[in-house]
Amino acid sequence: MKKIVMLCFTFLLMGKAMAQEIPLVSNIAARNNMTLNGKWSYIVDPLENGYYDYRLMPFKNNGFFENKKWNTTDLTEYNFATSATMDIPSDWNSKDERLFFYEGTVWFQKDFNYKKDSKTKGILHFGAINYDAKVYVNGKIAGTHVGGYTPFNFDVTDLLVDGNNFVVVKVDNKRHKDNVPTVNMDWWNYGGITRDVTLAQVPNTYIEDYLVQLDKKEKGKISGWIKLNSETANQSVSVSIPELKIKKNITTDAKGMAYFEIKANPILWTPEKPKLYDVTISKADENIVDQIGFRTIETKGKEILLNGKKVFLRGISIHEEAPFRSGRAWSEDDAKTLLNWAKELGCNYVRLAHYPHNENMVREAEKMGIMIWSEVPVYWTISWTNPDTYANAERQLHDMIYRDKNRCGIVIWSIANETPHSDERDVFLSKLAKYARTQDNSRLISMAMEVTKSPNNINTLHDNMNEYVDIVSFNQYLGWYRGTNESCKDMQWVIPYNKPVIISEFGGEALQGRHGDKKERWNEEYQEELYIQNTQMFNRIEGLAGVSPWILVDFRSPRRQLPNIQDFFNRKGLISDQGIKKKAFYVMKDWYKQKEEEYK
Ligand code: GCB
Repeated sequence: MKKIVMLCFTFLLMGKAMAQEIPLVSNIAARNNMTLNGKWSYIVDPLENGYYDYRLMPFKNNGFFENKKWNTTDLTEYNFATSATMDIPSDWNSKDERLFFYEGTVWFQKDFNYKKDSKTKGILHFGAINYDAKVYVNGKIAGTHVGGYTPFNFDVTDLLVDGNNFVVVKVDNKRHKDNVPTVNMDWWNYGGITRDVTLAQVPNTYIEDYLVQLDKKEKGKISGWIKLNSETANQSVSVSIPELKIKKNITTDAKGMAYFEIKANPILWTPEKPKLYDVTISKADENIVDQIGFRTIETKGKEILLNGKKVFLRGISIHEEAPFRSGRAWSEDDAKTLLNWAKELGCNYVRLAHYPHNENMVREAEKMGIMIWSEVPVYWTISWTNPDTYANAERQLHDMIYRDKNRCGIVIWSIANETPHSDERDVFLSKLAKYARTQDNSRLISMAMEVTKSPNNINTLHDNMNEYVDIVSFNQYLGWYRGTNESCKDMQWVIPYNKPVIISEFGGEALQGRHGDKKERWNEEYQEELYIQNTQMFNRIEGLAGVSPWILVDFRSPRRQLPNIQDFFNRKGLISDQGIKKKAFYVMKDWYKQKEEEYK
């Protein structure tokens, strides 16, 4: 009897429409797809009324995810069809003034048309949702995801119907101590569907992922692999790079993997000449085109070598804050504006803080010849001993590397920012660093550390994590949080590790347009002086291989409350939130000009 019940149950499950989270479909933009960007209806739900019943039990049905058609016969107390709409991608804080400080649940709904085809699968892909997402298609759960800055996708083939469909997403951006990031941070917790939404239609057996890069061991070779979504052997796939006259046909093994090695001498990618090649990855029924560059990045003693040549990383830190309008940046235009400012400053490098930025930023930077530091939001004091917090951080690190492994512009993965020293933190971060190395061997690892306070004007860096990183980076705020601008003059630096050094942050606040004595904080002149004194001091730091001042543009932060000056903006930008350059911008620009000359 028991057996029969089990069998019936399994049968029922099989017959039921199911969806699931699947490994990321690489380069989703290059697939056969339709965008689900645009107007979505939304309902603000502070009590999570659409998810829990009055006994606080999750609804099995009757939740907002069902998207019931409202009428006057049945009792339905919500209606997407008559609710307000919001442009997606976006953050709700900057789109609806009632939601400026809101942290909680908002439901989003969109209708779309779909043509079913038994030879294809439907993959619903989100560039990012901050923070906790529950996704439903035609009233059924497609999957859930946590983490605000990385992509995820679901195979929704079985949930889709021919013709009219709808998708509902419950987004919750409440902060929690055990999350990554944790409750405390210095940026705005923008909620919403903040990056592109795409519905791709791919062959049932499709190319899930690929890697194309310079061979690590042998010069004059490009190597890599192509991976199918299923363990299907003997499938023909190919990689071609027409400009290099390369076309290589290969066959998948029993794991659905096909490896290749090709003799080639591509022009190497450099900031001065950011050469990218059109690369096509194909299967009989699929063609995926990507633009890929080739370079090497390594360290030797205290030097960073790009393609074997010593480089100085002339950087700037950037938050994913939209230029001119505030809110989350996401578009190609946002990326171009921010990166053009970085270029104008003389940068060949950007630190994308404090979480993986949208793909437009990475791709545009690469096209413009800007090297990238990409980072996970392991920020300040997170829950070091909670295994779920570790798993969350590792997952975000995995997804960051997975999405961008073919982006030669990224030269550094950063695993943390300003984390307080403790044994538990060392266990957590060393494990994370080792994990990063299992995922990628073609980039450098770093993290933003802190200098240890010390007497007699000697700043010393002591961090047990030094042995796990390739570059020792640290944030220092001489002239702002510690010491005066004057104190830069006789400050000495001891960095007792034979590794390149990056100053991952320094800076101070100034309200653009506020002028006065250089000794008075918040004036542009004070910030200008801070930059003059700091850059002069940097010339005395042994092994300095790069800097990324904090920060390119003023950004919103609830920590920054001073009326008439901060008004919820961190004002350490070299450029105001309205796009106006402050005096310190030009100090940095001049210093970078000198550095460029020195390293020619
Ligand atoms: C830091 C943090 C950064 C803050 C900055 C500041 O050290 O890494 O997230 O925004 O200082 O302005 O205080």
